[in-house]
Amino acid sequence: MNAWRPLAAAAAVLCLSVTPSAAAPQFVSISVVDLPRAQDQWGFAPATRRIQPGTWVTWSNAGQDAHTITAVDGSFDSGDLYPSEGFSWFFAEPGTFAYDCALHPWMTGTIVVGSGVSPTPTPGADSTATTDPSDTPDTTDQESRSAG
Ligand SMILES: [Cu+2]
Repeated sequence: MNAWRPLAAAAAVLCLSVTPSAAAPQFVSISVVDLPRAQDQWGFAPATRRIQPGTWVTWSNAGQDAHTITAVDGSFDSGDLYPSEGFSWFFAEPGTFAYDCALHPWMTGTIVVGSGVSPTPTPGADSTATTDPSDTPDTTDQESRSAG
């Protein structure tokens, strides 16, 4: 009947291993894809990327044609980005930033900068919260003996 206890211990370790977001910048990458897709399927992967404020986003042209990373509001513009070239932009403030490729306007993407990503557990996401309150640290003896 104690079989669930190791699982609870493992879950506790997993919870502790979640690192709180620090002030250090984050880095994410997005690929620009074209061939061998049909031209109307060219685009950005992922097309929508949700990030935290204080994140560097790097677009890499993984295709075989030139593209641009051009903000719809004009806040950033990579200029022509040739195959294997990259472009990075730092997103400091929350907001939604739509962009496209000036050469192929059907290539569109969105960066969603939100503060919603935090160590705060999402309600319902942690199914181990129903831990028996009678749980006591009575495994110390077992652990010390298992070293043999
Ligand atoms: Cu393009």
